Amino acid sequence: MSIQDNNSNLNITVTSALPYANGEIHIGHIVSTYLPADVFTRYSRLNGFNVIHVCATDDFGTPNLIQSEKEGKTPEEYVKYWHYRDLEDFKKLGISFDYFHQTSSKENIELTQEFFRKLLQNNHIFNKKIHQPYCENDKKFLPDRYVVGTCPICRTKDQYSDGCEKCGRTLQSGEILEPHCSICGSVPVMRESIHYFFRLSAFSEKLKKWLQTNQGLKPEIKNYVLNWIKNGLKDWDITRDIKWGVPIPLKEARGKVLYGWFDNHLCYISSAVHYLSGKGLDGKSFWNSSKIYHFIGKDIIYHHYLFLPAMRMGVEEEYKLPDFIPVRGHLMLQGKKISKSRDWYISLRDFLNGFPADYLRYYCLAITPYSQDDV
Ligand code: B3M
Ligand code: ZN
Repeated sequence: MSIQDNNSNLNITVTSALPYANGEIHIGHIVSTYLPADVFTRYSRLNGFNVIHVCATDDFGTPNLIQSEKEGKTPEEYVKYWHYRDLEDFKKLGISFDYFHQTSSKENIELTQEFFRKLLQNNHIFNKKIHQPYCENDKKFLPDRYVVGTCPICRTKDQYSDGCEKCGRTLQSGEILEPHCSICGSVPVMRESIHYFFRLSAFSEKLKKWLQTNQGLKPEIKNYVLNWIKNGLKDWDITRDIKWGVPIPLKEARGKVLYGWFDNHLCYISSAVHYLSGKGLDGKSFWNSSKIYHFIGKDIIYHHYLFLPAMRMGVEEEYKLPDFIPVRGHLMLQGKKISKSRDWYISLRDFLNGFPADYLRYYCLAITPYSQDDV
């Protein structure tokens, strides 16, 4: 069905979590996110809803920068390659995106800077001087994946400094134990830098209320997230001392960029609005009149159930919050979680070179439960 009526109660916006533009799509991604989103989109279309399904590559962030450096490419050319490559693979599997954009697009950079300005104006962002790991050997600050170490919460070794894959907690800079530079292995020193923080903690009550009253969110995940709130939310450092990212739109912050998790989920909005305005429609009113579904894998619950809604609340819900955030578990391969960063996966392309797409679609659907359990 073609999308015409902006204010119809038949409007649905579907988004799939954005793949990092730094490697192949694998069958774990398909099971946790893209296939459930695609099936839902097709089902809704068949039932007469006006559905748009948008996605994009997640271009910024340290994982991509680290890879582009390893391959001696500029980050721009590096992410472009993966953008087209991912899109080709998704098409071969029959994933029916209406639009597949990039977080480094002009539209997303503009929307992100607009959010930053509004949040700052509404006093939801503050700055302070902090100490950041710095590698004296590589002569640079080491945000996120540039540092590996031991999780301070569950003591799992070999975790990135921005989050633990084992216990699912996101970590602040400086919290990881036994830190090492991921480029050269040396122990970083701490250096001063001014960083901007989003007052996530100030949204605790609002988020609690939203979680408790939103009927579309799954009870077991709600409980999990409510527990995180009970234990206390920390304000988020949204600054990175690197060049690859959305520039912080302030003179005094020249040379600093926004954290990838500040801009990536805004690309759901900027892509949808951009796509619809290309069709001569008012994207914002479509977004706000639609039922919104964000399909994600379970690694990114924290970001989508807390950070994302809080940022939209912080701009007076100018863009509507999600109605549903479907979450699926990991696909296991010989008992181990499939993972790109751990180099343990079967790529979508390899699979499709050997077998028809429908074999994979059928099998994955048949084994995927209606829950977050791993399969
Ligand atoms: N690029 C992928 C991940 O952490 C991350 C998702 C962004 S969704 C806004 O699994
Ligand atoms: Zn942990």
